Amino acid sequence: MRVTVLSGGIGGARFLLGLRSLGHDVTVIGNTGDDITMLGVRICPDLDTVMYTLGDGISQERGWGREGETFRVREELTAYAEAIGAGNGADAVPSWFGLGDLDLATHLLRSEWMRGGVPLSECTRRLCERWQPGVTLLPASDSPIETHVSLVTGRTVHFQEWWVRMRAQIEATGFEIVGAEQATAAPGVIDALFDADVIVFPPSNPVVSIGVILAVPGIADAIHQTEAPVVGLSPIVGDAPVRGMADACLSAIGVPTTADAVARHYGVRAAGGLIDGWLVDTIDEAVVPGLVADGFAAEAVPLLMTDLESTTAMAKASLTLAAR
Ligand code: FO1
Repeated sequence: MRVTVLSGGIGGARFLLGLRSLGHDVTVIGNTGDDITMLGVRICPDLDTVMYTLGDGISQERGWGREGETFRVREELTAYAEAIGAGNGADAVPSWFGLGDLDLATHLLRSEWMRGGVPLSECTRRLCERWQPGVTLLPASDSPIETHVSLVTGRTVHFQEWWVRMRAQIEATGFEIVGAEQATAAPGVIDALFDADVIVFPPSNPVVSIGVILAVPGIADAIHQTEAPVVGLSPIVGDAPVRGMADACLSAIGVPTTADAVARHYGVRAAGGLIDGWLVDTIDEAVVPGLVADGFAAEAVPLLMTDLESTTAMAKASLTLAAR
């Protein structure tokens, strides 16, 4: 079967390991709103996390960046920043961001190609030649998109600064997806939505990962119109995010941090929403009848992505739900 998955970083990548093991033809539409330019290189965290995870190069400890990573360049940059002192050039060094030495090769090569006019989708295809992820990885758009976060302090910062430097501890009042209106879906993205046998929303962040992909003109419409069933897996288990800080994002847009609130946020397709089916963890099975009453196909299955066996079972459950 042809399965198209909208994915963010770590959570989506883990789910994809399970889905890939089922042997279907998988196309991943990757979030690019986390992307940031630093020190002249374009960093694409969610695309790289999917590529490294499925290419078996990911740091198991961190879930992002490379296994066996060193940070010698970062340490050198920090030494310069400390010697120079803040204000006159030192703030060019984002010492709060873990720029790894091995990871830098990916950013240098991608940035060199992009400077020569190579679109992000082609850069991603080339990089995947090495990592062989076993899926087709497409950026949601070749146009630059960045998620910026409005804070209660009145400041607006790049998502990476909020997520990494602030650990999302400063309350966000909203998200602006800079560049989304002007963006067009990358080559192959719309086709991957119309040609799919099943479309899956994995347990990625509904706001800053899946929400950003949906903000690219044409993608939400294609999901509304496609004949493929659309099923999602809750990123919230027992009123808390499985990982990451989805709760900080959901509260910023006024969505409760519950398994069924996220489903309703996406909306049931029969009523103009985006999904037909929704999987919640067994701990949240009490919300299933309410979702069914609202027109969702819904089931409670284990959703903790502890290992390949559990993510494979989740992938199977999502395809079974889609078949219903
Ligand atoms: N996440 C962190 O929590 N700390 C970091 O220093 C960090 C560096 C980093 C470098 C490259 C990359 O591709 C991802 C990186 N991430 C880091 C993860 C990233 O910030 C987020 O996980 C994603 O953007 C959210 O899905």
